[in-house]
Amino acid sequence: MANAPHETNTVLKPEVAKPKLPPMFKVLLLNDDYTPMEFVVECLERFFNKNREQATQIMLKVHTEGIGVCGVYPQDIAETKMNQVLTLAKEHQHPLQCVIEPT
Ligand code: TYC
Repeated sequence: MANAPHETNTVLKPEVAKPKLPPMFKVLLLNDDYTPMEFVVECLERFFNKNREQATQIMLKVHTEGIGVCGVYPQDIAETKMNQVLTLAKEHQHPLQCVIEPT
């Protein structure tokens, strides 16, 4: 289409592919004294696609060190996973806490 009278012609730079990676967020589980170990392992299997061995290792790390990483995802996926954990924990009346943090 022709430029309107007030517009100047612009030479566009050739497009250069610049694949932009989205900002990533860690999903973290926090330890508490009440949530059953088995429940935490099941959350890790269900929401973070861990096998039983991986899930048990992460759960034990959180149990002994107080905090641990479940996975790293783009923000919307990290938020969804955090909310899935918090919703299931609430349904079962466990005080399990889950947070996200930028990498
Ligand atoms: N500390 C809990 C217990 O002894 C187990 C637990 C592990 C709880 C990880 C929360 O994120 C957690 N039953």
